[in-house]
Amino acid sequence: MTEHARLNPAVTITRQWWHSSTVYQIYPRSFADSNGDGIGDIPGIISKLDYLEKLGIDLIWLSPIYASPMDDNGYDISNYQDIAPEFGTLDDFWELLAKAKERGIGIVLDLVVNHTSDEHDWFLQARKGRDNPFRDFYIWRDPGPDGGPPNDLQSIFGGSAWELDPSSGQYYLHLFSRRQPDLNWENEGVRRAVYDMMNWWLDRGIAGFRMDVIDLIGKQPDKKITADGPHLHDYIQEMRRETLRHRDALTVGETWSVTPDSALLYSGRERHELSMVFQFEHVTQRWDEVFGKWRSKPFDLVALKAVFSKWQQALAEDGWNSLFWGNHDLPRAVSRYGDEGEFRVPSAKTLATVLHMMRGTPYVYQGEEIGMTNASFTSIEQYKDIETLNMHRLHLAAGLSPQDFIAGAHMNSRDNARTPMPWTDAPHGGFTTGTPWIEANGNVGSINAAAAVDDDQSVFHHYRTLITLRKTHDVIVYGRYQSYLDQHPEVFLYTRTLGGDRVTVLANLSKAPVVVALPGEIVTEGEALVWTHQPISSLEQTVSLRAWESFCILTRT
Ligand code: TEU
Ligand code: CA
Repeated sequence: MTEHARLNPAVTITRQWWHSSTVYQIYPRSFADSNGDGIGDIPGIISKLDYLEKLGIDLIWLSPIYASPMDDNGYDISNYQDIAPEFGTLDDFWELLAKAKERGIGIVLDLVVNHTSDEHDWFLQARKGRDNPFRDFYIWRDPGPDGGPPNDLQSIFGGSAWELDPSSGQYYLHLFSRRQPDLNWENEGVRRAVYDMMNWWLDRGIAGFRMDVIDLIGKQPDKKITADGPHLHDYIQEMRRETLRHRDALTVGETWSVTPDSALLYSGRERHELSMVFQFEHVTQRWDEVFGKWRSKPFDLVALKAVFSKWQQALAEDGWNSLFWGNHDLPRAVSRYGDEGEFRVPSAKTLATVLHMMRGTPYVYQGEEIGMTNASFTSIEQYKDIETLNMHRLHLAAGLSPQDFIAGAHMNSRDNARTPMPWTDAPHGGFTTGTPWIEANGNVGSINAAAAVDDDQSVFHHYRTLITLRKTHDVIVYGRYQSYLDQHPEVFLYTRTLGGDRVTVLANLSKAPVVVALPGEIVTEGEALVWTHQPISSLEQTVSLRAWESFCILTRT
């Protein structure tokens, strides 16, 4: 376990099992429905384990499956130690855990402890009155001087972050929906209860936690501090001491606020609070300064490469990156960064290659491995996501036209990632025999898992290759990252070097064919590792790349 991988004489990093792992994220509601009620469930996931084993992934990150009124599709938890009936039972979960383990797949659970549901027993108690022992589990304040909310803190889902509780006359804080009251991490009882719950799951054999908005738990709402509060890292360190320290688990924090410096606080070897964090700079760089994701900026490869290179360099000697294009909150990778039309397949493969060849642990969001596209909804009635529906109401009231809102939603609504996983070309992609809770994509006839598995040239088989290469080539896991042609608007070129091994990654991220003049040190001859169009094993000074063509060459000296 603690063998050292030698990167270069100056740097050693302790080898961890999750360095060479690939994580697959499942959004249970949209993955596979076993009983025809239109909602994905745990038995559905169990029925797809063979598919996941074939893909070669090591871990499943399961978005919340806990008891929940589903105001935010399970990110509003009413009981951390039970399963939502629409998803199954605890016994179903133990079966999933065991059957995944038989295939060498670990289960990472979603830890949502910034807030609970308003139906959690703690909140039901807290709401009973100011002197209830659970009152202080949440964040209550008297009205502001004008009798309104204590201050103008805004909810991430729109509107005030404060909700009046009429019976006590106080407001409680909710950084997300009003049905997601924020827990008060300053209260020791909250922290103890969370650690006990974490240990309960860890003792039962889960592989780790993905930690929802963990950078918000140290909030100080009176000072309007939400992310990166003064005690944030104290809490995470305490959590580690109380739960994770003596275990070999994978932990990944969702941290929209993280910077390269704070990434080292979380994942650096000195404190090792978490295995790694998700940074979102490649996502938010496309958002408008004022209208956020509802008005997005055009694709800019030079800027995108700069973000990736910055993070690769920043965590080159300490810390660890997580690598992802999408998740259940984000648009589909091909639609966002690639080409959903003529070049869907090569663009999906090329996006996968440039991401998976970097240093870090890759995350594949369900359906990405078959090149799923954004939802093609044209009316607000088709959208189900609470954030989209809230923002629709608020933006229209502020004067945005319905067409403009739908255009923004088509690009960036969270529902783009939540349409049912298409398994076959049957109605609704074979996701359900009933009516799905959200409409399936119109293209399930051609984009579905069965077709992808059958076609050895598919995006699926490309992902399979990438996942395997990471397990067989240490240079992909630990090699030093060096980028070239940083100002080139279409081409992404980088190398990874470890000892005498060098991987060269060359990609055209555009639909225009390009002719590239390569830097002298890139001219090489070696072994073709993975490619979109044809195997390439050597590079001359000048290279022609077709639309969305990419390949990797391994050189050994
Ligand atoms: O997301 C945090 C979060 O801030 C997102 O809502 C994000 O701002 C937005 O979706 C960007 O598109 C996490 C979960 O991933 C999300 O699903 C939950 O709704 C949220 O926390 C609350 O638990
Ligand atoms: Ca079901």
